[in-house]
Amino acid sequence: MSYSEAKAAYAAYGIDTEAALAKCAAKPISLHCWQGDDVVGFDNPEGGAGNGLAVTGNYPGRGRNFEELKADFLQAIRLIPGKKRINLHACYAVFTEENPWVDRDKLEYKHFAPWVAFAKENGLGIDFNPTVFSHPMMKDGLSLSSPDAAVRRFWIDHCIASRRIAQKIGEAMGDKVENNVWIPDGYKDTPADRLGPRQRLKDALDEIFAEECPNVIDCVESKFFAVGVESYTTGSNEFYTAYAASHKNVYNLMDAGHYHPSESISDKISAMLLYFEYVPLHVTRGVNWDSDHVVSFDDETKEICKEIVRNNALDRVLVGLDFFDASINRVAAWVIGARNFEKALLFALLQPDAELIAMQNAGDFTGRLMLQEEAKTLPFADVWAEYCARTGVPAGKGWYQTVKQYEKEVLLGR
Ligand code: RNT
Ligand code: ZN
Repeated sequence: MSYSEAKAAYAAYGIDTEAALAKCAAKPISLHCWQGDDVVGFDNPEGGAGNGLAVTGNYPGRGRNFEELKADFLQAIRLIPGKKRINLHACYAVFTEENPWVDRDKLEYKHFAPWVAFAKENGLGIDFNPTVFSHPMMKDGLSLSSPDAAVRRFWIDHCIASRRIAQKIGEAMGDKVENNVWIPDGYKDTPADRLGPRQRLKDALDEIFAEECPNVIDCVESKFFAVGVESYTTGSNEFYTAYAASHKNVYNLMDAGHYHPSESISDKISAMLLYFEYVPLHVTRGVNWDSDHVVSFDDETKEICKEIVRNNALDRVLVGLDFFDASINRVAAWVIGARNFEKALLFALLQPDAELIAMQNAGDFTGRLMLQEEAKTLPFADVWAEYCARTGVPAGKGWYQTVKQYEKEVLLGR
């Protein structure tokens, strides 16, 4: 089917494909730099995830430094439609002869100025994260909630430094920058004290957020459990939702892989929208105990996008992707996951929402189910192909040839 035939098929359902294409292209998504190097970063090449973060696989060609990671990222985004931001972690500080290595509590804007130049050259926005894992100052797997005051001090200083960097990035870009605090703190086995760590985390956050940073959107990322911290996570969903509700300009970032396996963040977005200006997300795919598989064009990703679209919240739901898989080509993983999010967003923009809502409010649940199901087989693929064509990326599987070529010429030589 051609695009004009697909356009007519959607029009018969009262859906304007032109409006959908325009909205999809205008919505920025934040692409995580850490997919390209298995969350290792530049500040400790021996490092790597750890502390409640598991990256498995040994596919060749990991980006080992600033130049390689930039090249891989650029290769990926040439194959991803839509507007993009790059999501940085503090461990991706760029150290040079002029700006040699410093520990994380001493990081400054100058260590990220090269990323700002990169973003500007390539028309990208930037988001930021303190890196509170894979570091000798993690003690017993704890950081901001540690009973050791020196440990807390180090990580509070790191989070303050990160926030200042995010502020300066925002000033340099003339933009708002999300600064997302995720900490792995928790316990493997039944705690004797659940309140103490949360009290210490609360006090630490108050210190971290004390300074005015008008260009920063402060986020705290909640989590339920991880391998190694099965029994207790200090920064739980209740803790951070309540923290955000009681602190101006702090938002609970919901990661799709951070809840009970039968819980879904698509159901939480509307509740959060009623109380918060921004609803930051990490879109990812949880599989049993892993929270970070490559995003798929699956029901939950579509449902997340439907909630963003039908609640008219494209400007308020801040979308970041968060997955890492070292068992497949890392550039391809970026492309597959990001294209799948874009597909889900476009799909959501092509639903007969007005009619479905009217049916629900009229109590016509049979009609609602009928229409939800019929809308699934409208000619989506043709509108997707048109979206790719208009945004200058390949529509079908042809992009994979480009990645395989890049693998042969660049990645396998590393
Ligand atoms: C971990 C969190 C967190 C990290 C990144 C690297 O479970 O999802 O967002 O994935 O900070
Ligand atoms: Zn996350």
